[in-house]
Amino acid sequence: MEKTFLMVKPDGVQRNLIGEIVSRFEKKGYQLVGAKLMQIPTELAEQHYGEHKERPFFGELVDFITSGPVFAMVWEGENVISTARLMMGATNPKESAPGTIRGDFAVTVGKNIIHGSDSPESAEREIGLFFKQEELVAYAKDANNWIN
Ligand code: RTP
Ligand code: MG
Repeated sequence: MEKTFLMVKPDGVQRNLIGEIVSRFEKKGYQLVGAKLMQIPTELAEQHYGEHKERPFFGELVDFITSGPVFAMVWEGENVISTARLMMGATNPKESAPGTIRGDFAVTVGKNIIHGSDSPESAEREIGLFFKQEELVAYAKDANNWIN
């Protein structure tokens, strides 16, 4: 089953949005298979956002994502990578639709509440950066029979 890496960023943790965000993915029908509250070391932040290292905002991005605890998660389900991105909304909250997480809770691009993997390759890479294999839990939920 497809898995993705999602993370409530430091602004989302500070604004007490962990529960709201977890709830949206649970209610959608996805299954949480790993989670932890953690402070990201600088080196991990630089690896995670490595694709942006030449961009002018890279320093700010690393400073922000390491500025306080994040809630790192792995979610599982059909098409979870692309559907989670839809549920998050556009990167810039100026353009994210109401009803999406960023559309409902964020104002500015630098503080946009949530991260989500943007492709199967990113998901595999990011899950591997943040979680050890033994931190992910495989388990059956009867409720899934009513979704898939
Ligand atoms: P993320 O990786 O955090 O899930 O966000 P994303 O895929 O929607 O957007 P991405 O292009 O990967 O950008 C990563 C993060 O960098 C910040 N950003 N700032 N100042 C700017 O113009 C700018 N552009 C991007 C955002 O916080 C974005 O989430
Ligand atoms: Mg991205």
